[in-house]
Formats: sequence, C-alpha cells, structure tokens
Amino acid sequence: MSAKLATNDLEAFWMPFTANREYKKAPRLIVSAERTRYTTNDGRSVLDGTSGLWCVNAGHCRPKIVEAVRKQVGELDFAGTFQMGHPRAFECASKLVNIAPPGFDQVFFTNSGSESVETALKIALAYHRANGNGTKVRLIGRERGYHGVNFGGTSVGGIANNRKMFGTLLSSVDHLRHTHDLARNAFTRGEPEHGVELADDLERLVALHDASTIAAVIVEPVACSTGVLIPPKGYLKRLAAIAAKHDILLIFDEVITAFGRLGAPFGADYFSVSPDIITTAKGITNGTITMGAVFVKSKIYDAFMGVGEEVIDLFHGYTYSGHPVACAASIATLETHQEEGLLTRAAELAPYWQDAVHSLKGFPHVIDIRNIGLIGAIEFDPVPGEPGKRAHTRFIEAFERGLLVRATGDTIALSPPLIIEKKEIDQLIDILSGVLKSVN
Ligand code: PXG
Repeated sequence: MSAKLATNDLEAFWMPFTANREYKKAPRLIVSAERTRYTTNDGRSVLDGTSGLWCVNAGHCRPKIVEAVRKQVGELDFAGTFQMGHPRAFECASKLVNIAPPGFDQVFFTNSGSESVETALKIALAYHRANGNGTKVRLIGRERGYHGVNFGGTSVGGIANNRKMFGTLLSSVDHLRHTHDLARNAFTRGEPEHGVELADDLERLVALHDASTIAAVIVEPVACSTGVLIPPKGYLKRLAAIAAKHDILLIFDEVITAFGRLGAPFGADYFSVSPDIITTAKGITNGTITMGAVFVKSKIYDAFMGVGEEVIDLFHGYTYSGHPVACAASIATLETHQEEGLLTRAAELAPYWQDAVHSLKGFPHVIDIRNIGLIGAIEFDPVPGEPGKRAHTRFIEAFERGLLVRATGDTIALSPPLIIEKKEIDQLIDILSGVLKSVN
C-alpha cells in the first residue's frame, strides 16, 4: 500500500486542474483516510483542512457509508432509471426532499456538480418554453462564479482562466458583477456590511436585455472556488426579489454549500432565501461515489406535466442518474448526518472557527481573512507578475507540515470535515501559523 511509485508510473494520468509537470516531479500521494486525516504514501498523517475537495463533510471512511456501498454493489450493481426504476433511487429522492428547504419536492439525479448545473440550466430554459415563454433564453451568471466545467457551466462561470481557452461558449449569456470588495470589507467576520446594492446589477441586465429574454440567473450563495466570496448582508434576498419580479428563475448552485457546510442543511436555509432550483453534488454522498442532484420547486416540475401521460416529460438524463450504489451511499450519508447532527454542527463550531481563522491576521502578505459557517479563507497580496504563487507555495509547505489546504488564486481556502474537533482546529491553525511566517 505504501510502496513509493516510480516517477514514470505517474505519466499516464493527465491530472485535472494541475500543473502536471511540476506535480510529477514531486508528487503528493494519499493512500488512505480516516475521519479528519489522510495518510500519505510515505506514512505521514495529514489533517484534511478541505474535506477532500469540499465533499467529505461527514469525514472519511465512515463505517455506515462504507458498509452501505459494499452491500449495495453486491446486491444490485446497476439498474437504469429511463422508463425503469429501482427502490433505492426513490428512497434516496424522498429522503433528500425531506431535508430540502420548503417547496422543493422533486429531485433530478446527475453524477457531478457540473452535470447538476447543465441540468438546471436546461430545465430553466425548458420550463419557460413549456409555459409558453419561449423567448426567455438568456442565462445570467456572475463574474468569478464557478459552475463546473461543462459548456453551460463554463459559459455562466466567471473565472477567466476557465473560459479563455474554450472558444465562444454559449451565446446569450451575461454576468453580474462579483461582490468582492476588499477596500470596504477586508477582515470582515461573517457576511460583509457593504455591497447589497450589487444585486441591482440584475436590474441593469434586465434594462439591457429585457426580462422577456432572460430565463435564469445562477449564483453560488458563497462563491467558494474563486477564493471564498461571502455575499454582502442582504444581497441574496435582494437578488431573489429582483429575479422574482421579472419572472427570472433563481438557481442557487449549492454544490459546496448544501449538506451542512454553513451550519444549516442548505445555503438557502442559512440565508433565508428561497430560490427556484438548487444544484448539489459532493457532500450528497460524502464524496464516496460520484453523484449530483438538482432540486426543483413543484411549479417547475408541474410545468412539465402538461404533456400527455404517455409522453416523456423531460428529454434529459444520464445513464447513471440515480445509480443504485450512489443512492445507497447518499442514504447512508443522510443517516450519518442525522445521527450525528452534522447538518447544523458547523453553526456550533462557527464562533470558535471564526476566532481561530481571524487569529492569523498580521502575518506577512495577508490582506484579508474571511469566514462563514465552517469555511475560512486567507488572501495574500500577489507576487508581482506571478499571480497565485504565494498561495501555491504555502499550500505545498502546509502539506509538508501535515495539513491539506486548497490554494485558489492568491487565496488559501479552508473547509474541514464537519466532524472536526476544537483541538484539531487548534492544530490546523498552529500548522498554518508556521507556514504563514514566511516573508516570501
Ligand atoms: N458548482 C460549484 C459551485 C462547484 O463548487 C461545481 C459546480 C462542479 O462540480 P464537479 O462535481 O463537476 O466538479 C463545483 C465544483 C476548489 C474546487 O478547490 C471546487 C470544486 C471542484 C474542485 C475544486 O475550490 N467545485
């Protein structure tokens, strides 16, 4: 298990979002995991400060989930869900809508966050068409948003590096301004005071394009991949009100914020905002098996039921929509959450977490610290001409010292498993303090 791999064994895997040549010269390899810790191939224990990639909310290798997967794969490995079914998919969907915010009564299964986003965008377009509003075809995203890597999600996404290599993307897309404003909000604890008026940007786009051409607006309640941008106080409520006024569907991309990350089951619960569609993935199975789910309000599902009973109501779906093993993993995940109170545990830890991450103020080059729920971010001033370098070197240094963090741009993002204990938060901050002393 812990055998070191020869460098040439690493060649075949073209790794995603990775500097392949640098990585393969000095690989960082994980061979096992338990609860909040990884073990590397050279036998070192590493505290997981990122829940994998924001997905292992209940901690690693939880026995109930592992057992459910083992059992399911031996009992029913695969059965399709096109004009067919198997009980686990229905059970899983029912359990999911039970914990969803009020009004979300249907779930469409996908296999990833990217697929959830594509599904949500297509449902939004088809919804308006089914309602006789076929001119509502434009999709609105937000600068610095991340909605996965497929064409729709890349188009509504707002991170230049993710877009610039891939041609013209979808037409009929526009973007709201992002909400990051260090001049007014640096070192805010929780939601920033300033910037609610940025929601009015949707009115600007309505004035430009006319509401009759706009189908949906998609935002992450907290924009995590771009470096953790926390919405200003009142921003999401105002955005929802403007969208509703113009019959524009509001899609919350909760691939990261769903399943307890903020201290409530969903971001929609946390911010008391009711969108029309919610996209999820990651924590839905605790990262164990790939799965995503799109939650829709009944008005959306019902709009598709106007066709004859024998007619397919939505021409969309994936071979693995509602895969039995993924559903088993998801059911066991939801049970683990329930047994251990994990969907609200981040709320209990949030004050301690907030003090802990803000204690890192004052280290060289730190220009902002942000936090919400069990998420933290530390932003550095960039090395001139080398954007991203400062966070990347600190990420590598932290890993060497036994802590996994995520570097994105010039920000280090933190999102430990929701089962983390206070003493482990202390360890995390202790290791990070050592790393942040660097003046380079
Ligand atoms: N929407 C949001 C809001 C996401 O955060 C996706 C869609 C796409 O999900 P899939 O499952 O297709 O990857 C994401 C994914 C990071 C990081 O370090 C974030 C994601 C993925 C990998 C790394 O910030 N978010």
